[in-house]
Amino acid sequence: MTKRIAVIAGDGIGTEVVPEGLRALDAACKRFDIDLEYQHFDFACCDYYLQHGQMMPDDWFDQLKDFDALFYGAVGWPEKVPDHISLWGSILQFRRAFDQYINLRPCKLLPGIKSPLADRTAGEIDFYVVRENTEGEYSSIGGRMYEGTEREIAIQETVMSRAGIDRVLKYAFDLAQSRPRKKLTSATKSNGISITMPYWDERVKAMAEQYADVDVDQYHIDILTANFVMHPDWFDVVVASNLFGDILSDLGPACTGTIAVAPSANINPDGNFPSMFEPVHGSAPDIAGKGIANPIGQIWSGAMMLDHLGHADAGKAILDAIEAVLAEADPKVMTPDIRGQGTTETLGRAITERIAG
Ligand code: GGG
Repeated sequence: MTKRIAVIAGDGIGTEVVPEGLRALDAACKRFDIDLEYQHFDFACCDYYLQHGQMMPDDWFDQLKDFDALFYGAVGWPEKVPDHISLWGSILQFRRAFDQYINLRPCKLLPGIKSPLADRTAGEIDFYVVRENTEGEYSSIGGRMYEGTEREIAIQETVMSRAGIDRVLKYAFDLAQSRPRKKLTSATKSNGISITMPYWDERVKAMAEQYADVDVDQYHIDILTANFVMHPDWFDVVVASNLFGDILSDLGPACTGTIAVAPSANINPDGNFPSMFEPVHGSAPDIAGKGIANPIGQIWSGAMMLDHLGHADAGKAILDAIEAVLAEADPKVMTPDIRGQGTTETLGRAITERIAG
């Protein structure tokens, strides 16, 4: 059956890595006899905002809601549009309107990539960050008062609902239970943030009662970030609020050598709206247009999309191809962030050729 994919390249290097993601998807679809149909959209990017005064057309929800998945590149170009406007006008709208309440972000040290941490080899760092994706610190409740005066104040509320916490915890506990180590780590800051974070901790304890076989650790975010750097091998499934999950899912891949390879799946587990697949990295205006962006985060996001659409074998073939090409570490193929002299295209094509077999 044909699966319909909405493709949004977005800003900056998004327009360079998305074509490589699609090239890899095409190769996997050909090999595994999968039928994907792409429709490209030019909105949810800063140039659309400059032309229309908003990031997306008024009917964006109706245009996108019936797709099987969204394949997004990157958003943001602060010289053109303030980041909070571009993000709140695009990805954050999708996550909320399509109830993509899980942001699943694998963090894995891949072969051929040097971790900045001493003595870490491929396979030693291999965990998931499960980020709550629709509420928490990313709330639009608040405002400013006394603007332009010495008394000026800005307030923004954190929202933690029982249903919102429980559904992300359930997903994370289920994931931990399905993995060999069966270990779950929860991140809060409940000594300082004295209402919402202790509430999250309470819900973790309540949920843990239903998962006697899962080993549960609860950390404050400050020492947890230190342990990401000192002991990344400790972790298996790490669950956190929207903001903490965002930070941890940049730090984790940084410990594996480069955040450019990190993928993410914004999942609506109920399946009533499309899920969205995008690399963890942003639009990187500093290298945009040079053709040197590493496309692996985008290509791996495509693998997660195939997995989500029920084609786990094809998703695995893409990840196997990424690992095989990285293990060869041909400097003519690798992009500069992984010590090569290659381009987005040389790396993308090498992975695609490997997928094709
Ligand atoms: N590839 C996704 C992207 O462009 N992300 C930019 C960003 O800043 N995202 C923040 C977030 O995921 O909340």
